[in-house]
Amino acid sequence: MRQMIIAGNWKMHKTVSEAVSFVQELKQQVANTRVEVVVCPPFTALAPVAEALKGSSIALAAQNMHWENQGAFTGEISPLMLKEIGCKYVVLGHSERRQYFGETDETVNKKVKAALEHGLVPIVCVGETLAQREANATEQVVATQTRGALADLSPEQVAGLVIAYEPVWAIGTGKTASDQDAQQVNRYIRQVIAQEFGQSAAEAVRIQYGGSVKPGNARGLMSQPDIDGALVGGASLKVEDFKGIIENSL
Ligand code: G2H
Repeated sequence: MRQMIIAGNWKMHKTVSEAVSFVQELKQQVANTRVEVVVCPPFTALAPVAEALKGSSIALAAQNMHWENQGAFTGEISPLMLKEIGCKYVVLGHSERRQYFGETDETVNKKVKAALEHGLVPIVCVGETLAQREANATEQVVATQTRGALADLSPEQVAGLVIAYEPVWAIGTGKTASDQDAQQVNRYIRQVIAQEFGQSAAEAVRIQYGGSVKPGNARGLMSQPDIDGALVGGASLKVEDFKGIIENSL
């Protein structure tokens, strides 16, 4: 039985003081949930949020990282640094990173391997653009991204990670994939994992949906058999909305 995982990807939102007061309220509001709740603040807020989350079951994630431990990589953050401050997860290969910062399946794969080496759990993002969907290339795109990101991993490593299917055309646009469309792609990704890494890895790996998830559409999406949670952007920025999604996902 896969535990539902709802992660709030704040993107480039919230100062340190905003982030800390948000999680202080959130941890009280979701204290008894059976859902695994994750917040992904910007780098500057990670350490103060980790401190504010002490004693809570809410987990911490970074939104990106470099694959090297250290070095002359101005502006980058390493897995060692994230591990030290208490991150459990790291979001890798988000479509905004691919689109605006040149990330490729190859660099995502390097990051996935580095995260696993340091005991960080990757949340690996895949998803097609509108043009690719209209060209009926969705399955090919998500299969290539999934195989690329997970190249050289063992079935045990794949079993423990999280994949987020995020159709690019649904991100921040208010357009959500229908429950059936999202389920179909999530099931397809699980089939790809089964082909590459075997049935037990495919049954264990958690596959989220992301793209304009809100309290109002969470129940339908989260009740699909191959959707094991959500990666939430805009609606994770207000405690009430995020809590609503968490509550509606069971
Ligand atoms: C997709 C999602 C969070 P939003 O990027 O990763 O954002 O919910 O705002 O579409």
